[in-house]
Amino acid sequence: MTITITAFERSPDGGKGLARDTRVRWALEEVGQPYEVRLVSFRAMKEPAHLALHPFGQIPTYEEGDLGLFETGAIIFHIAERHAGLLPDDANARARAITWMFAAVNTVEPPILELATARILEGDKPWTKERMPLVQDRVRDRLKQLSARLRDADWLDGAFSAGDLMMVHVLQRLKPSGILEEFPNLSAYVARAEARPAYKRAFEAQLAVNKPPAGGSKS
Ligand SMILES: N[C@@H](CCC(=O)N[C@@H](CS)C(=O)NCC(=O)O)C(=O)O
Repeated sequence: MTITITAFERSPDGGKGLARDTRVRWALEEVGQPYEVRLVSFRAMKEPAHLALHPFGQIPTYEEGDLGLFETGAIIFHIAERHAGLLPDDANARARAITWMFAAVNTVEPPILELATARILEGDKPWTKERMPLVQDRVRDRLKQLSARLRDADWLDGAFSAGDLMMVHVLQRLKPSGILEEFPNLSAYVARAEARPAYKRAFEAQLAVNKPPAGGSKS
């Protein structure tokens, strides 16, 4: 059955791979499933046809036959449940990998998004300068804990899993802040994941949508 996901017609990051369709592309590449992409504009995302698929008017969505999903955690869990390669067979190891998926989106991502919001959307507010160190320290607190747990392991719990995929994509948003580099084992963890052939294919696919036309520059 054909899998179709949605992605930005023009990603605000210009193809750095931070838009969340990259997570889904990556998961599909890891399990070797082909997929199609329907590109949507910001306007189309808020129109009834897309809202029927995604109640919050966002990307990505996932369609497969008569199944329509939104939320990358749920989409990647669905992919990992149905195809080998992203969750271990052992029941306890599988439960722990799923725990890391939740930890990525529910515990580590919120302070990182808060930092991105403070930097990008609230950068011009008079109170941002005073607030920024607090927001940065909340990120550092989480990374300190994550770094302590990872130590010198390659992945969070044994073999690479959907938990690592989600965690790495969440951490990548920190790159412009410089905070990730304060934790060498986490920087190495992200680099290790980015070296995976499946990640590279996913990254290139989203870049192909967003790269400037030949001979011209992107505004
Ligand atoms: N929790 C959602 C977040 C989805 C999300 O924030 N999508 C962004 C792109 S990465 C989006 O569509 N932003 C446009 C908007 O919210 O209008 C998920 O993990 O799927």
